Amino acid sequence: MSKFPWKTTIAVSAVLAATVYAYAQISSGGPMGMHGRMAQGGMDGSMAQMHQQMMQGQMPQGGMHGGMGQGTHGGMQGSMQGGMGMHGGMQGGMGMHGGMHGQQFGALGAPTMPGQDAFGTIQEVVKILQADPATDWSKVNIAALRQHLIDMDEVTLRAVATERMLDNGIEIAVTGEGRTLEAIKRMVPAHVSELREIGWAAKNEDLSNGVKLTVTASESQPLAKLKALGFMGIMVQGAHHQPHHLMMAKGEFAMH
Ligand SMILES: [Cu+2]
Repeated sequence: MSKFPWKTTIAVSAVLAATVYAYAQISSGGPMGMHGRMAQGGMDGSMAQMHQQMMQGQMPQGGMHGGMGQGTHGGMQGSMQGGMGMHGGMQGGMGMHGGMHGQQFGALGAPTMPGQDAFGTIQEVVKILQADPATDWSKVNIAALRQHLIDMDEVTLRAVATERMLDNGIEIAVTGEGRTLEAIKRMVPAHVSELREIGWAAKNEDLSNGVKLTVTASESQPLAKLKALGFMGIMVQGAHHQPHHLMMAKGEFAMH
């Protein structure tokens, strides 16, 4: 517990440093000038040092993730709306985690954002399939993946989640109509199975206009956490979507 305030301090300093730096650079050189400076290593002392430490893996994971991955990102985005140069800078910041540092500035001038998340997901999967000589094109089903991504969109953005706290858990009525209802009926029960597999006490019950999801509190999933997570926080548990998306596209996975 004693470590926590220290990490928070790092994260906050990173945001402040980034914000102050961003403003300073914008006012002096504009977004493009900023990139030039960042690329040439013109970061101010604290940023450069942080960068150095990150590259050498010396910073504590939790603290630096909070600082660079989220804190700084948020701070920079906030203060650098629309700054082309900054985008390059942030790509670098995120690339550091993945060890792709060498690509960060080389990619500048060639946009990487697909413009739409489902589009980007399908694009990535198609790329993987095309790169694999073992891909069985007679089974590939991109349309199925697209339908699932529409389900994800409906459940994430349009389903209505009415949460009710129980003495020992949380009960969530997930409801909607039309395409949203179809998505709820497919995704929520499938997710309950996934939750059970990772040890959660979850169950689902059919409603006429949706699905009732109930999660019982446990030692690892205490009541306060379930309350804080709510519907979406519970829906994102586990990392099954990414591999499942590829399987769906390969025609190897029953739709969930
Ligand atoms: Cu998915």
